Amino acid sequence: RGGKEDSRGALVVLEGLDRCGKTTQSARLVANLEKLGHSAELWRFPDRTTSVGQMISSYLSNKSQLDDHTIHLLFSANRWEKRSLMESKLKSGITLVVDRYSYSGVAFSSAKGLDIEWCKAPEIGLLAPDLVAYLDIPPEKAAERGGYGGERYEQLEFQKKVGQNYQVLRGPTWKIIDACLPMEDVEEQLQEMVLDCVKTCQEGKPLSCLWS
Ligand code: 2DT
Repeated sequence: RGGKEDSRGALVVLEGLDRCGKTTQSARLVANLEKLGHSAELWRFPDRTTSVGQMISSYLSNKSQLDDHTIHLLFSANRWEKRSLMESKLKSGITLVVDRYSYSGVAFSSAKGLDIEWCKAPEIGLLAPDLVAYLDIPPEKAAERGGYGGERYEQLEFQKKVGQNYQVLRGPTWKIIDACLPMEDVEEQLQEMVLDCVKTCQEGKPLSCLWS
């Protein structure tokens, strides 16, 4: 138990409101892990490169309209289509740093008024992250950061609801980072917690599934 044969990469998810710095921090984290000799890849959801991802992308840029349930299931399908690749990468020892995951899926769709349990259901059986790093920022502060772009959901009132839903989803694998700190401090805190997690997974922590 815990032998070398069970060694694997860590599944690390970054979550937070729009403009909290997730994308910058995930890229820096992957670069830092690689510098320290770990193999790591940067992933993000939605993955807009697949055909499901293209439907999502068109919806987000307001080029198409979809029923709230339908788009929710597409976001979920977009994760399911990557599940087996995700598992094989982790088992081959690669740490995956994922910019948004099922928590975004539930927090955003339930902010539209969909039932939270309904939103969680299609995520059951996806791989559970070993660590969810939540970059915590008040929605007002996030809105000040260079403003939002033109995509759906990038509005203050909506982001406030999303923030409340994220709170409901918090669990034992979550670590909260104050995203208002200087970028370097966020980077350092994140790296420290991820290195810890990478070590535990190297030692053979078993993979588990949502919603555990
Ligand atoms: P980016 O701006 O990070 O590309 O996200 N979203 C994301 C959902 O509504 N459901 C999901 O499952 C995921 C992963 C969050 C695009 C937007 O899509 C939202 C912001």
